[in-house]
Amino acid sequence: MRTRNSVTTLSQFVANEQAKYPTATGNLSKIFRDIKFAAKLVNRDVNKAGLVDIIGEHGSTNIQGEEVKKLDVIANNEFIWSLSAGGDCCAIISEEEDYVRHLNPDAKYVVAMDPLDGSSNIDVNAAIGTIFSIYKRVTPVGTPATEEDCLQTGENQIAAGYVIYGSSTMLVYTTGSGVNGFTLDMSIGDFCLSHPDMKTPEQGKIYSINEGNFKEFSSGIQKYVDSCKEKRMSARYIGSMVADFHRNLIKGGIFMYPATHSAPKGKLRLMYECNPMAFLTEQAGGKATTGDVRIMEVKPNELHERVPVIMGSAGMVEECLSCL
Ligand code: AHM
Ligand code: MG
Repeated sequence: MRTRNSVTTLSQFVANEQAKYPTATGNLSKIFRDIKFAAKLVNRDVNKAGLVDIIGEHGSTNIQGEEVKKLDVIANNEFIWSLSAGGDCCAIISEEEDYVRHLNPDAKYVVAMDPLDGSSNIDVNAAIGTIFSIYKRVTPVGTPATEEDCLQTGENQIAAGYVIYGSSTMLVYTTGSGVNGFTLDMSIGDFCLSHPDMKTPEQGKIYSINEGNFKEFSSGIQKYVDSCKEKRMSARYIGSMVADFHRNLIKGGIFMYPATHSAPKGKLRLMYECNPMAFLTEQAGGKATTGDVRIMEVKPNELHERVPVIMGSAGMVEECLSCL
């Protein structure tokens, strides 16, 4: 049984972090407050899936031609509503929105997010997640955010994280000084520090890739996947990036969504899937690459740009690169 003294809530943790920077204005902490609130709303709705009519298709497709699920739309609305109401965000890039959504021009932060990633898993009760990434705008406060603010390289991220709606709900984030994980304690309705200073093992035994695409992979990726089998590694692939990533982060492993012959840029999106996960990976001691360059060095050209991704335990990523 935890005592009050042994609990650090997410808000307390963020406030303690803010206190380390005497010039901090508190705006970033307020964004965390808004993300936390939206995550609780999404958590509530995800848990109701099946009881009320929120699973299944929304009946539309997004700009990337993918079926939109009802819960995708609900989660998107909840995050946008919370971040708009908070007033500390000047623009949002969302997987569910074709264009940049402009919010308060007097605010200094841009948020990129995938409000509900892995949504094809909603209908079957597998873990899904929210991914977010936060940038400081580069143009002056008081003007509408521009492309320059929204298409920054991952190296400019000032914070990134995800929420996993799984056997428990967790929020994991970094601001560039390590990775910390907080579990939602439903009895008090708050996220509490449960995984301080997360580090991913240097080597792991798990490889995660959609092997159904094997024939479409480059010979280098095929060679690496074969080597994983020769070493009797465990193949684990949920098809929900947050869930696959979270497991590998804790246990050690490699997650790959490489280029295929028919999708030379892979499937996953740079701004709100690959960059935030790359930032977390590096902060946890791992590596994240496209196969050619560090993910966080890729200069984005468009909001919904895709990049191939190989990330996870440093030793495994190195080994994969040596096969390419
Ligand atoms: P989504 O954003 O439409 O949910 O798609 C992203 C998801 C990732 O969570 C997952 O890693 C990947 O798609 C799985 O794709 P595939 O089914 O092609 O293996
Ligand atoms: Mg997604």
